[in-house]
Formats: sequence, structure tokens, C-alpha cells
Amino acid sequence: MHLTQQLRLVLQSTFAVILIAACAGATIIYAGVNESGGEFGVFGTPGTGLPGEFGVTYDFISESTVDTWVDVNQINFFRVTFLMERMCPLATGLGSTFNETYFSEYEQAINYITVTKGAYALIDPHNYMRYNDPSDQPESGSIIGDTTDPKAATTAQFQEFWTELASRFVNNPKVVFGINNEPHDMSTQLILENDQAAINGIRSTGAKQLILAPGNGFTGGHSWTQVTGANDDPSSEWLNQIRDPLNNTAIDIHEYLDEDFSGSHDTCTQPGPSNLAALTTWLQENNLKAIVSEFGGSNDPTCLQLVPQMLEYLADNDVYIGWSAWAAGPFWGTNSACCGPEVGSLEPGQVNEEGGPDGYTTLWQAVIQPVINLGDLKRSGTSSLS
Ligand SMILES: *[C@@H]1O[C@H](CO)[C@@H](O)[C@H](O)[C@H]1NC(C)=O
Ligand SMILES: *[C@@H]1O[C@H](CO)[C@@H](O)[C@H](O)[C@H]1NC(C)=O
Ligand SMILES: CC(=O)N[C@H]1CO[C@H](CO)[C@@H](O)[C@@H]1O
Repeated sequence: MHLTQQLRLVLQSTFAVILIAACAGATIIYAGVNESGGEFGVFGTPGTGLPGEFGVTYDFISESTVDTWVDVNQINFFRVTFLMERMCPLATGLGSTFNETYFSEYEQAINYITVTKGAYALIDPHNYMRYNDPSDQPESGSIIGDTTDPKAATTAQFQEFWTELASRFVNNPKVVFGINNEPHDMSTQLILENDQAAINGIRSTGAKQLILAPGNGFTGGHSWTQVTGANDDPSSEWLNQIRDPLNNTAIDIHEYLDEDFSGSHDTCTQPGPSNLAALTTWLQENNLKAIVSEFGGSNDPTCLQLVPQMLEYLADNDVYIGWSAWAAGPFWGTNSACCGPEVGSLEPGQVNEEGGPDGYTTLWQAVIQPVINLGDLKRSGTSSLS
């Protein structure tokens, strides 16, 4: 924790108990939710969901629920998903030629969050570091930079894509650049190369904002120091070689708390603190910070205990600077975004599939909102590590 931040907290605190909490850590400066929907509507036959139809097969945010999140819940961070095959149509391929219609729909959502509401927006190409067939994510599509696959987009094309995207947000200090969602089952060295290409592209535009770099194994925190997939090197062996000339890149971590860390079961059995311990040490040893940009849980008692326990662990360890929960978004309806069928999504004002209150009421309001230290959340300035 920086001295100035500590001083600010101390000055704000009236009671000794708050002083103790502030000194114990409480370094979370970005807290919020995923806004999922821009990647919807592609499952099935390759190509059928492309380009899709705005407001019908995909959507980015509901402005009124973003209002609720910012005005009522006072969070400051939204991760907004989109699909690279929609931003860069297959006909022109991955690179600097965008579908301007899709881009402007996305930009409108980002501007609503950042300019109208003053919160931070994490730009999330929801592509598992793959491009050309999203019909069966996370398995389908060619791995970006895979030189053994003639259909694969190259690392250079990925850099062009990020250069173009960053150039369009270069003057928006509230944007955070997430390089890609959940790479998996690929060479960890290639993930490093793609991450580095994205960083180089983003910085070449003069953009100074925070960047988040993912690792292998769906960028899982628990497996950061382990072999994942079919004998792929641990993320820890490569990702410490990332270089950012502005030193404003953090590691992007996903961490679900169910038995196989997938977020598909309704009971939580995997405690965050012990499963993240090796990652925490690695971050400390390498002078790196991390944001947990996906986690979730159901309203089962086990999750009502383990979700806030993990968030408190993140607040107590100053290598973690933020988190966003999975997931809100305008298109979930009564469906659950994760963690068992009866949960519903985190979108305020919805019901679950049984007609009862959804995860906004039973999970977010019950156990996540109380953990947020609103005094910590960063409200102005350019997105950065501190
Ligand atoms: C661009 O996106 C819009 C909105 O989804 C779509 O109607 C249009 O067909 C797309 N164009 C191309 C070339 O994919
Ligand atoms: C940031 O600076 C620290 C300390 O010099 C260094 O260890 C780390 O690798 C740098 N991070 C990046 C992403 O360049
Ligand atoms: C738990 C959960 O739903 N995780 C999902 C995160 O995002 C993508 C879909 O957009 C899913 O593939 C993951 O399963």
C-alpha cells in the first residue's frame, strides 16, 4: 500500500477498528461485475451467429442497470465482453479493419460506463486467445499465433488488432485493456508472445492505461504454478517475462470456487486463500499485481461463506488490486450466469428460473457488497496499479 493511500484512509477513519482494517491491507481499488452479452448468440453451426443482430442476438449493457450498480452499489469497475469475430469480420480477418457498426455499439457501452457514469471499463475480447470460429467456445477456433495451423491468425495480426483498438480509446483514462479472455490448452510461451505483442501494440499508440495479461489454464489462479492442459508449462514459468515500458500491466486471474474451478457447480468446495497462495508468492517475488476479473458462486451456504472469504483474502494481500464478479448483463434473463441453475444472474431486477430472486439479491447484496470498502475504490484518474 502506498503511503498516500494509507494516510488518506487514516484521515478518513474515525474509529480504531477501521484504522486496523486499513492497515491490514484493503488495497482493492477496482471492484465490480462482468457485463456479459456481446459474445452471445454464436453457439451451434460455425458462422451462423455471425455477425448477429444488436439487441436481438447480442447486447452489451443495460444503461439502467449500470445506473443501479454505480449509483446504488457504488462499484467502479465493469468488465465488458465482446467477440473478436464480430469486431474483425472473418472476411477481412483479425487486424485493424473493424466492423464500424459493432465497434460503435461497443463504444457506446464503454462511453456510458466511463464518461457518463465515471466508472472504469475493462475491455474484454472474449475469445480464449482463439479467432475464426466462436461456435463452440471455449474449444473452437484457431489458436492465435499457431504456426502449425494455416487458418490461424498470426501474433502480428493480434498486435495490429490491439494497436487499432487502443488507438480508439487512447484518450479515455477510465479504460483498462484486457488482452484476452481465458487462454487455455496452448503453448504458454505463445501466450507470453501474444500478451507481449498486445502490450507493444497498445503502448505504440501512446496509451498509458492499465493492461491485464492472462496466462494459461483459463488463467486460473489455483493452477498458476502448475502444468495445465496436455503438459503445457505453468503460467508462472513464462508470464514473469512480460515487459511494459510504462510498468502498468497486471496479471488477469480467474478463480471459481467449485470442485473443478469451472463455476458450473452449485456448491463451493475450493477455498480461495489456500488455492491462491502460490500465485500470491509468485506475484510478490516478481513485483507484479493482479486483478481477479472472474469469480462467482451460487447462493448455497458453502458459497455464501467461501466467496466473501476469498474477497477478504484479496483485500488483505496488496498484490491484488481489484476484482469483478461473473456476471451481470442484459441478456441472461432467468438463466444463471454460473454456479448452478437456480442462481440467476447478477443483473439487478431479474428473477431466477424458479421465479425467485436472482444472484444480485441472494449473492451480491448478501455477501459481496458488504465486503467492498467504498473508501478504497479509485474514483478518478487514469487506470493504473495504484
Ligand atoms: C457489422 O455489424 C453489424 C451489426 O451487427 C451487422 O449488421 C453487419 O452485417 C456487420 N457487417 C459485417 C461486414 O460483418
Ligand atoms: C515493473 O517493475 C518491476 C520492478 O522494477 C519489475 O520487477 C516488473 O517486472 C515490471 N513489470 C512489468 C510488467 O514490466
Ligand atoms: C462460470 C462461467 O459461466 N464462466 C464462463 C465465463 O465466460 C464464458 C462465456 O461467456 C464461459 O465459457 C465460462 O464458462
